[in-house]
Amino acid sequence: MTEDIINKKKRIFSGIQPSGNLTIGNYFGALKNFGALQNDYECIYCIVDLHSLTVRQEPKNLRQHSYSVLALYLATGLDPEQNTLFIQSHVSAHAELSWILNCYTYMGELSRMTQFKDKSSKHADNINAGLFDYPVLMAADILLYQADLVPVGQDQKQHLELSRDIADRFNKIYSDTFVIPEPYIPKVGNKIMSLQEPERKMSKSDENENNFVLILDPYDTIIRKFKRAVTDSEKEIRFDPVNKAGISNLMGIYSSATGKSIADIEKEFSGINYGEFKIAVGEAVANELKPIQEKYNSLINEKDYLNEILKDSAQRAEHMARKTLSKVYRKVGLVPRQF
Ligand code: AQP
Repeated sequence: MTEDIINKKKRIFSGIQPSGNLTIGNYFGALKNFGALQNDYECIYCIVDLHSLTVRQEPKNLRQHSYSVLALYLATGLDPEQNTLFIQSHVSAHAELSWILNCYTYMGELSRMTQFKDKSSKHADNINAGLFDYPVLMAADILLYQADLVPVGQDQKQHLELSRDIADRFNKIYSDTFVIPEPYIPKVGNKIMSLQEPERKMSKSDENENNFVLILDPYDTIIRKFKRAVTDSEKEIRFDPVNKAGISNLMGIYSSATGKSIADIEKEFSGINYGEFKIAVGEAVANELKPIQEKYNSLINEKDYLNEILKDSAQRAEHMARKTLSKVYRKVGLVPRQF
């Protein structure tokens, strides 16, 4: 074995939809992890704009949010030389592999997806085929790059399991083609809940802006949103997600921001009232986000710089993706292009 093979880093793929401004759910569940992994893995982080089209987007906002996600990737510390940071629609192999994988995915599997059920009840006037097919495009994203690991929040675990099933099915029919990806779910922060409805996940496309905290919310807004967070009629700061969903969610957020364990947080806030605790959580989050916001503000208008990163990264991604796609086309029996 050459030294090259022995030292080969495992590959990571993950993505974020530019379907709105990113929340602290996206941050603690995904982004914060991305930066932590960049030294130990070969990382490919995508801005999955095609996924966003499954829900109606204002074209101008979609473009702006795509740049915004890139600037946040950079502001949270991702090095554009070391990581591949690109926009999904710039590499057409995603859509192409997605078509092939559609033919290896069953309707029954897709209809069991909880995100499809949630989103179709939320967007009853627009239950489009893309919404149903979302997990197959996600499988194509991951499998194209032969990713070993996929860092995601808990909400994407079911989709990732489906990606594994599709890859395994394809491999069994045609011989080994895809690496079977493993989920990489953070121990804390993997499911940040809504501040007003703590039994629901915090989402960037929520209509009530008091339900979420944005990564780019000003300091005072962050504190105000936490002060308004729903709690319960007791007085004790105790972790019990079933009976004390609001307080437990705040404890999880505080733990994600400070690195303290839940047991230590229970001790630290023993005898302290809810009002004071909410302010402490708000301050911990706002202080963590402050340097990210400053970096973001210095980058977001540097369009030439951002476009240069998008171009370089898409070229790198295209190269990796084409290799897998050609292999797949050959295996299923498509005649290779002669030009
Ligand atoms: N509330 C959350 N807690 C922890 N992790 C979360 N993620 C999303 N919400 C939470 C993780 O963030 C990554 C990017 O998610 P996405 O934008 O691709 O799609 P999503 O999961 O559908 O996120 P949203 O915010 O709920 O978007 P909308 O409202 O557009 O559907 C993923 O790794 C996800 O797990």
